[in-house]
Amino acid sequence: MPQLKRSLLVLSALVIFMAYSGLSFAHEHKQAKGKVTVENAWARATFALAKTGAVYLSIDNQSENNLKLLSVSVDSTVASDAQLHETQMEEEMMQMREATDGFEIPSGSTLEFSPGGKHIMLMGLEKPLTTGEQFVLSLRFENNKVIRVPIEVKDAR
Ligand SMILES: [Cu+2]
Repeated sequence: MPQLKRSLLVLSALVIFMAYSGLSFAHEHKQAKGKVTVENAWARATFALAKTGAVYLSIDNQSENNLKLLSVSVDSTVASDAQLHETQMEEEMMQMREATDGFEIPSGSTLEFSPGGKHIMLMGLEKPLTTGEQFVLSLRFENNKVIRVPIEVKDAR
């Protein structure tokens, strides 16, 4: 039985490695101890005539360096523009605005984009975002690193 347990452990570690290895740039940054991983990346399915969409994900910075996410982009076949947005209370209403300075991700911290909070906004959708389809979002950081993240479209929970 302990042997089975161990192989299950190895298997799940392998699955996690395979899931995140493509999204990490630890391998390009050999002096860094930890790594940067992007997790839980998804976009909310839209209705048929929607012109905007939202993408959510988290970026875990376990490297020794502070990071700054400067901007995001998608292929023009998906949307004409992608922006970093934050939400704040204005006149007792939740308003969103573009975070033109980007977002800091200090070493050891996680930047979360989630419904109701920071989000990535797709403007000028070419077609609706349909459940089950995928597209690629590029994250551009201050150190000129770009991470390309597969985004899966899901129904909102
Ligand atoms: Cu927005």
